[in-house]
Amino acid sequence: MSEEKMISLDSIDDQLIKKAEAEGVETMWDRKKAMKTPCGFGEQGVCCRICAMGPCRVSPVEGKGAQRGICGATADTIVARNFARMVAAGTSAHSDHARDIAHVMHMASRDGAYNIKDEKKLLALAEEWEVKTEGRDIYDIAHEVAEVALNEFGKPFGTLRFPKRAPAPRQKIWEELDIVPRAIDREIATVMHSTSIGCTADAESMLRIAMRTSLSNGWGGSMMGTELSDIVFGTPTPRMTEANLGVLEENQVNILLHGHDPSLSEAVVLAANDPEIIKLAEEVGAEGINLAGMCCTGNEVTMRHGVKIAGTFYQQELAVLTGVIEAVIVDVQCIFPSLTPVTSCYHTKFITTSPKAKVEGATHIEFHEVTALESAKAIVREAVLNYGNRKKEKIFIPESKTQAITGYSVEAVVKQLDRVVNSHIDPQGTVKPLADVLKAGVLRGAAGIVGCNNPKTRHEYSHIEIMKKLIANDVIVVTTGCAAQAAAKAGLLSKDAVKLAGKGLQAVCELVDIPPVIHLGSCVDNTRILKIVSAVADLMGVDNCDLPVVGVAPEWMSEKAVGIGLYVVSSGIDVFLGVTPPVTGSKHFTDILTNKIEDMTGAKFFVNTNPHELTDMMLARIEEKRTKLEQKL
Ligand code: XCC
Ligand code: SF4
Repeated sequence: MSEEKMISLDSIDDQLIKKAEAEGVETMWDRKKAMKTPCGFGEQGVCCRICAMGPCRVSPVEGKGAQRGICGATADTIVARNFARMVAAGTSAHSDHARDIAHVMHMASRDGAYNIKDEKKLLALAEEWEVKTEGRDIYDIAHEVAEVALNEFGKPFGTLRFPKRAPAPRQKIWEELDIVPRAIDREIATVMHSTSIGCTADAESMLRIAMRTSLSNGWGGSMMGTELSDIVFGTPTPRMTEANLGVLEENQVNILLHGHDPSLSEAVVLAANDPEIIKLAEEVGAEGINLAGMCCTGNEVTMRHGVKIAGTFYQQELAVLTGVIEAVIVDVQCIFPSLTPVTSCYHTKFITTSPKAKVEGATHIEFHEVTALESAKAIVREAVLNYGNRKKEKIFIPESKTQAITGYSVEAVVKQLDRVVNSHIDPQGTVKPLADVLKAGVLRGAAGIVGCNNPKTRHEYSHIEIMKKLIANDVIVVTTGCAAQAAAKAGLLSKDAVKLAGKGLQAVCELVDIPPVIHLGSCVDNTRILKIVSAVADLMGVDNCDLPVVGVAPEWMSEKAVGIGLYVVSSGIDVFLGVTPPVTGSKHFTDILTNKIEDMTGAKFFVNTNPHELTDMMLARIEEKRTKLEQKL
């Protein structure tokens, strides 16, 4: 098969898909084929099923076909409402995840499964939120901080706390646009209300509501997800790991951790190291227990424990096809319901654990945070006891695995940067060296490459092509989510990759001792990017939108990505998309997103499905911002 025809950049995928065909297992590619042509109305966002007078599909072409829904809604209204609902759904996912972490922090105790791992970070947050710390037990402080966090979801008055972390000019823009986010749940509810039949019918106003909701995600739920996870599970530090399906072990119990919520995966890490469970594994004839992560839960545990990375979102079915996974343990989000039929072709157990994400045909063992370790042990035990049931003739572990460094929190990045500054001058650590090399042009800019996989693109091809071209042009790349896992698999998270970088970036990487592509964590951890960018902007005395910084989602698919994209643009950072969002049915709304929104936020969306052209657009924009920045400084 010629390279371009391969469905993925990773050749092992094609091998496993062939295996699936031979064994009669249906995968996402079969279903994609069966789907034939996607619905044109849906693709352009002009289908509305908000009330029972419809569904109404209006024409995306002006003057041709139905121009209004039965209620009179235009394509502009319908597209804007659908877009806003995607933002609300994405915000709810990230934020509800954070709420669960806040509950876990609230139940943390000295002798329980969940402790306070980063006291310094807790104390800093307590101070930021004006929670008394003097003379108090660290756990009392944690409980109160967790309660303050939980109140951010539903407080009746005022606005959220974290937006105050943004550069002052950014906050002013939000105030002027009247989009400073209030309680997180309220913002989500407002979108649901405003998009219901007979409410907002003004595309720009709809967008502003969606922007405020997205900010309650980026500077609310998601940021809380990152901060509280660091406090309870530990702030990540750089560590070596390996990535791709070759990390699976023939002679060990393989457990695939898939989903998003670290409260489960952290407990599974503990359980897998429990002497009683290890003994059980020996009794069933296994040499040990091998944890491998997938999607964002994989990112969370690799950042904090170096747990190996099995792969990205689209590899969830392929992982099972290896025939050596005893259990796929999932919590919430990005879990294919097809794991039921796929696992049923092998000995693999598909174990759901959250009441928010039960799947028909899966084994549901509910995970209870209050009894986290016992609960996790019960789940892991199921996996271990399944070891003897492998079907030998179906085993195939691809050889491919790659070395990677993960675990760069903001704190870790600053610590690395500190190697190059005189620590007597700034014992707290600072992003000054980063600001300096950006200003001097040694680095032309920075890019955050994030997001999913999507069968509309060749898997991982866009991620990797874009990353390579950017680093070759002296643009440093930070990455999260499945993009980060693609980078790990392609070897870009290793110091070896420095040779692919331009001269400037090479010098920086060598001086600071970092790879050219830096793994910042899961998708809620995009807030780490917000933090670094804001810190650099603050230091230079400018706003985020003045910096040569871009956000990129080359292969996005989830509503979460839409929520992220909008908070990134609302925070003043351009967003480049490699998959077209369902908005093209409204010229007006498309024009707002790709043009007019810049007048409001200083940033906008760029869309191009060709990764090379998309990268050229980024590089041009970075240079444009550099020229303007020089005039400003
Ligand atoms: Fe899901 Fe977060 Fe997308 Fe990967 S990147 S497919 S959302 S796991 Ni977030
Ligand atoms: Fe049709 Fe309007 Fe009802 Fe939507 S809200 S389904 S456009 S009548």
